[in-house]
Amino acid sequence: MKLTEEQLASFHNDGFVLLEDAFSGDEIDALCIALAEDQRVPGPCLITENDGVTPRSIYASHTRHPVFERLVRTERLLGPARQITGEDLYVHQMKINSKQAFGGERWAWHQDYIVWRDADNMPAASQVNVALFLDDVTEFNGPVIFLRGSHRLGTLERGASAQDHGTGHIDPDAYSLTPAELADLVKQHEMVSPKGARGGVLLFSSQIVHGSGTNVSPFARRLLILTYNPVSAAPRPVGAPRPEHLVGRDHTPLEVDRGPLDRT
Ligand code: HL5
Ligand code: SIN
Ligand code: MN
Repeated sequence: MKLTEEQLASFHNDGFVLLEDAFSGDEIDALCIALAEDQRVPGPCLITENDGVTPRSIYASHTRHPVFERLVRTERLLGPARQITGEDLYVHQMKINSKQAFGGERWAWHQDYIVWRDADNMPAASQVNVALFLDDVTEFNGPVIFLRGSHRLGTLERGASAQDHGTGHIDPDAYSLTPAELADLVKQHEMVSPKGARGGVLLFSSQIVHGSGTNVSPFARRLLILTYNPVSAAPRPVGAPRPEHLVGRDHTPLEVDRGPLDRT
């Protein structure tokens, strides 16, 4: 799968591009079975909603399950990300945000790169995020909303509170834009929420402003987000690095895999 000139231009101008039908139903089934297994194991990789039990995010499933290991190397994701960056890539982070039916919570408005810059000393904002729809994404189940073209604004600096991160997962709440900033930004950058069937892929810049609402629908919205980083932009931690499930330490360039994900 190769991005057309038009798709590349969309990524550069809008900060995102949607690729429909990238994975088969059987492949998505295989990923969902592996996810259900992975979520059963409590530990630092599993982040819950405020009730302390409902899964909100799980990190680094590609280090525990072969189907996710194949996913991060698949040409269908790695190919477009390489085309966009023109560089050798490795996995900086992989997470699955399991926004549950009837109550999966919101994700505050934020940019990703500033978090990785502050927490991990990531030197450049050249990451490509690849979001894979594990469920149909509709207007009802809390789609990601982007401010179109906002990645071109660069890093929107936060106040001193932005330094208050711990050593674990950082919820975008800690880096959220203020209502006044948002109200101002939408004058130039329209809100858009790409939607589509399970198996679709949404590529987006680590500099684009994004967020998402609560899921009040009876349908889950499981979204896998894989962040590729150029080998040349690997973090240079000054103190103790954050754990490996949040900040990938294997900077070996990924080699493409051309097979289906659900092979045995
Ligand atoms: N939760 C991520 C981390 O690295 C940061 C957020 O959407 C990505 C901003 O801890
Ligand atoms: C994120 O920005 O990482 C979360 C977006 C979402 O899952 O809606
Ligand atoms: Mn984000």
